[in-house]
Amino acid sequence: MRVCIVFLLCLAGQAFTASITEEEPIIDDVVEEAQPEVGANPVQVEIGDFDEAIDVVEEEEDITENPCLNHHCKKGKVCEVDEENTPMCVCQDPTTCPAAVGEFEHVCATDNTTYDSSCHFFAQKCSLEGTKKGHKLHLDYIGPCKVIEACMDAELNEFPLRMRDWLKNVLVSLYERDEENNLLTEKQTLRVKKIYENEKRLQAGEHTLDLLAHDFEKNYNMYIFPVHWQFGQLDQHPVDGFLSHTELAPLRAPLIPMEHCTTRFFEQCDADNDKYIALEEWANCFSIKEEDVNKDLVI
Ligand SMILES: *[C@@H]1O[C@H](CO)[C@@H](O)[C@H](O)[C@H]1NC(C)=O
Ligand SMILES: [Ca+2]
Ligand SMILES: [Ca+2]
Repeated sequence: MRVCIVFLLCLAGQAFTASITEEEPIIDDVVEEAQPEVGANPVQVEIGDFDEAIDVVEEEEDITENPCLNHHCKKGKVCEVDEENTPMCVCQDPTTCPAAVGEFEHVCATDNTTYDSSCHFFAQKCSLEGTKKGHKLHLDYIGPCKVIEACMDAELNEFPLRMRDWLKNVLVSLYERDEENNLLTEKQTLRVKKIYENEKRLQAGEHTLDLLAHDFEKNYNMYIFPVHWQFGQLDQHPVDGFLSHTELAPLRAPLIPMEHCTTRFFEQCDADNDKYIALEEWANCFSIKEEDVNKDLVI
C-alpha cells in the first residue's frame, strides 16, 4: 500500500477525470448556466486534454443557426431547443451515451451500483433530479463496484503522509516541465521555485513512512503551499472556499479503488460534518497548523 500515489492518480485518472470535471453546482436547482473551465488539478495535468468528452453538444450543426452552440449543460444534461428556438438543458437519455469500451470506464456510485460509464451515471442522476434519492446519489469511484477493505486507524494516519509528499512532487514536476508557462501561473511558479530550489527538499521517490514523517517535521514549510494549491485546484464550482462532494471527485474517485483509506480520510476531513470541506478543515487534515492557513495561498 505504500506504492506511490503519483502513479495511481496518473493512471487511474486517465479515463475518468475529464468526464467528471464539468461539475454540477452545489445546489441542484441552480443549473443550466455555463460552468467556468475547471482549473488544472494534478490528475488533469498529467493526462492532458480531454476536452472532447466535455462539449457533447457542439459541432455537427450549422454554426450560425444552432442556439445550442456555446450553450453548455452540466454533466448528465444535453442542450435542446424549444418551440421558440431557445436553448435549454434537458436530461440526457442514457442510451445516447457512448458504449463503454471496457471495464475501466465503469463507475461505482455511492449506492454501490455499477454504471457503464460516468455518462450513464450522470444521465441517471439527472433523471432523479429533485428527489431525495437523486440528491444523495454521487459518483463514488472509477471502476466497477467492488469490495473495498476497511481502513484501519494506523493506515489512516499514513495516508496524509504520502498524499502531502505527492502533492509537493506533483508541483515540482509541473514546475520542471513548465517550459511554456502554461502549467502554473506566475504566482504559483514563484512559490514552487522556492521549494524546487531548496537543497533540503526530499527528492521524489519511494520513501518509508518514517522518512516522510521526519521530512514533514523538518521541512514543514515546503508543504504549506502544495496543500493550499490542491485545494484551489478543486474549489472551482463555485470558488467559495468549500469543497463539495463533486468538487472533490476528480481527486478522490480515481484514488479509492487503490487506496482504501481515501473515503475515510476525506470523511474525517469534514470535521463539522456539514458535507463540505472548508479550507481550514482541509489544511488541518494535512496537519498544516492553523496559523499557517492562508486564503491568499490559494492561487
Ligand atoms: C458492492 O458491490 C460489490 C459488487 O457487486 C459487492 O461485492 C460488495 O460486497 C458490495 N458492497 C457493499 C458494501 O454492499
Ligand atoms: Ca467550492
Ligand atoms: Ca465541513
